[in-house]
Amino acid sequence: MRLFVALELPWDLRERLAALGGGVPGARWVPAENLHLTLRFIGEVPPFRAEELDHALAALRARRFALTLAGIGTFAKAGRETVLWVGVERNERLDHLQGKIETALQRAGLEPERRRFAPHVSLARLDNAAPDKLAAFVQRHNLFRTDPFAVEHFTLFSSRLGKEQAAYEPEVEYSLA
Ligand code: 2AM
Repeated sequence: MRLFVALELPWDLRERLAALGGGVPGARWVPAENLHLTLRFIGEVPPFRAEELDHALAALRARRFALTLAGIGTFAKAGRETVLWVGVERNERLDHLQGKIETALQRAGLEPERRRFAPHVSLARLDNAAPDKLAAFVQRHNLFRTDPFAVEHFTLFSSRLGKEQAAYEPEVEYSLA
């Protein structure tokens, strides 16, 4: 199974994010049903392993908190923009939760994640997006900001890669205290 841990977003917020899409040729917009905030990408694991990771996550204790999405940006690889995202207002509780998840998964046997946690919600994958259109999009939505919303659980997702879009399935929800 291909797995990752993420925060689900309220549906109205996902619709609002999805509605931002458009006007950037070369951008593949993430549909509302797929929008999420990744806390830890796990990747392909055998079922017995998935069960161990699930147990580790279920034993984790963390507090619920409020989260605000704010700002727009891009990730680039080798000088090419690959992802267009909405950012997250700095949030110690989120960092704390992510750290606990990382620790729990490592104790359960995963290799440490070497990349620094850069919380974001991916809006679009970019394939040679027109630079001027992309810059205009970022400029236009630079002040994007949501009201704070409650984060009351995190979720273990499975992902099936599709031709157009991956299909994400929530497998287990873990409540926050
Ligand atoms: P994203 O959060 O920037 O969109 C499921 O594939 C989720 O895990 C995606 O949201 C994806 O990126 C994130 N992810 C993190 N590292 C990944 C990797 N090495 N391969 C695929 N997805 C990864």
